[in-house]
Amino acid sequence: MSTTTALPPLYSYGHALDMDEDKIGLLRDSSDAADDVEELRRRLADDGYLYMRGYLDRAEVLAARASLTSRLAEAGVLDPAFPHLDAVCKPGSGYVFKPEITNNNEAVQRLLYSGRVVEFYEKLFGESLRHYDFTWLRAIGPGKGTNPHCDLPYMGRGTHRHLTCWMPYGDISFTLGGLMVLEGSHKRMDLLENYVYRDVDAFCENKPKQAEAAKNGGWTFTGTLSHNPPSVRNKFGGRWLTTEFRAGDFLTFGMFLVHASLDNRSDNRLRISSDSRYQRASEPIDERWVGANPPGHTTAGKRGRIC
Ligand SMILES: O=C(O)CCC(=O)C(=O)O
Repeated sequence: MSTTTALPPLYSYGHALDMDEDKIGLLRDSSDAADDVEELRRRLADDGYLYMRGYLDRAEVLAARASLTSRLAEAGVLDPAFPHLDAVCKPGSGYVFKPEITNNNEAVQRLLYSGRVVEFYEKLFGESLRHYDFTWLRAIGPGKGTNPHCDLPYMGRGTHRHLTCWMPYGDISFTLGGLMVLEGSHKRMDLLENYVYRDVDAFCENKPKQAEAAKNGGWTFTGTLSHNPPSVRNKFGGRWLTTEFRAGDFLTFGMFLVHASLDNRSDNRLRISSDSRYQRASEPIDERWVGANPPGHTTAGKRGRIC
């Protein structure tokens, strides 16, 4: 099989990805079908994702970026020698997870939870929308990205038909490292069923080590599918699919699609993105992610049972 020449060497979780054209490729851009909801639904079912290139107002996304980088600067994550908009991080800043900088952040809240994004999901679902109140905000410095996983183990207590929206706040080159999805993995229930229905916040009350971990907000199961993206691909087949994202794009996918991200191989820049979640208003919602102060994976979100 020949190498995909359009793509430079890519890395994820410290592993060089296999660059053969049957093992890696580009996300399909569905912006051509933006006004054809039946086609979007077909593609979501077939591909497991929709990549909407340039669907959003770039200026609005960049304004949201500015609000985030100014908060990252206040939090001491950025190198003050550079304008905050450049998101140049201090050495060793690593993988920064900062959901709190989306709270009371008008530019981000408006972008994610009103306007084009909400209209998109309402059209897709064909009914009114409910979204999680919790927003996962990641600012990933040079180093490893996210390891392969599905989202359901983190948010499966309500409907299983909700969708993740992955939003890049700025242009994300292959070097900066955006999201990648594993082609066709959502259809591999033979490989997923023993993994995907587990709940990261569930524990066995009658197992002292698990009960102790839960009491301290810890996990007995991290939700990770693997730490080795090439070997996951070899097991599932299909290609890892990614792209160079631009501010104004978003990627949406369901709870069963295996995804991960490319490593950040820049010298000193943060890759800034969020994941937010949307569902049909008529369906049950996972209580961990709603309300003024969602409990999330804290002690309050743990669920014990005898097992
Ligand atoms: O941004 C990343 O690296 C991971 C995002 C993710 O796992 C998600 O959107 O569910």
